[in-house]
Amino acid sequence: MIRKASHASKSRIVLALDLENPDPKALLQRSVQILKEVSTYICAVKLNRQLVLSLGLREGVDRILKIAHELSLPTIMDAKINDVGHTNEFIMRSYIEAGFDGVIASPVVGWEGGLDSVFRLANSKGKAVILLVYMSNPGAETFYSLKTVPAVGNPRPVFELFAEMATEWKANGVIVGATKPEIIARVRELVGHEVAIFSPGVGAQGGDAKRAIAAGSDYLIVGRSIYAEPNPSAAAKRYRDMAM
Ligand code: O7M
Repeated sequence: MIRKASHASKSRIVLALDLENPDPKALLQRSVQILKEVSTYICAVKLNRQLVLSLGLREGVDRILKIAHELSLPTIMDAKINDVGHTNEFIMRSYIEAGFDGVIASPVVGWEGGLDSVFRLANSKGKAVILLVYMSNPGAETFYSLKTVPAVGNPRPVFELFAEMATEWKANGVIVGATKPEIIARVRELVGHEVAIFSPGVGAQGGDAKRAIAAGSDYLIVGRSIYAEPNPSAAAKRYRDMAM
């Protein structure tokens, strides 16, 4: 779905619509306004808990999803799902029912009694699951680069195991921070070309859009460097052109 939208818009930019405002009405209005302004320069929109917590799923976030779909933009819920099976299933079902096309989940919890219910539901409803493989913040290294000691073979960083899980579980995509081009290149080697790489962390977090794409990212997730700019549409166009 995102591949089709990306071809149509000739864009690899996923807008992270992470606005904050204590007034829910103003928040909804501004979110919709930005989405419409930048829609020609993006290929999807990712919502985080900023909007879900402030607006609620029903008669709130679902209105944004409806508008995104009218603009032919797929919608991703950045839920970073990471609980036991029955809770994950409820979370996943709620987001699907609200109208999301895909969710982001964390592989830390594993398959059995963890993400198995999320994938089962996604597959039965034609929805996407994107797995966190390496985060963009400086502290991410503490865990994602941690070496495991297998019974056979050499120690390996945790993120490599996550990349392999993504292939094994048939995830639609993985998240690898744009701040780590060398990790993007390694993950590309591990997942091949069936699994899309989404990279957040360009601009505000210091990642470089062109380097991330050159290293193998398919899509860049961009938030503040678009929506917090005086001219979000011009900023979105700039990122779209950089990531061509
Ligand atoms: O461009 P920014 O820095 O304003 O926002 C980046 C967005 O990407 C924001 O929505 C974060 O929650 C998200 N993100 C990261 O910044 N780093 C990560 O490692 C992972 C994500 C993400 O999208 O996780 C699924």
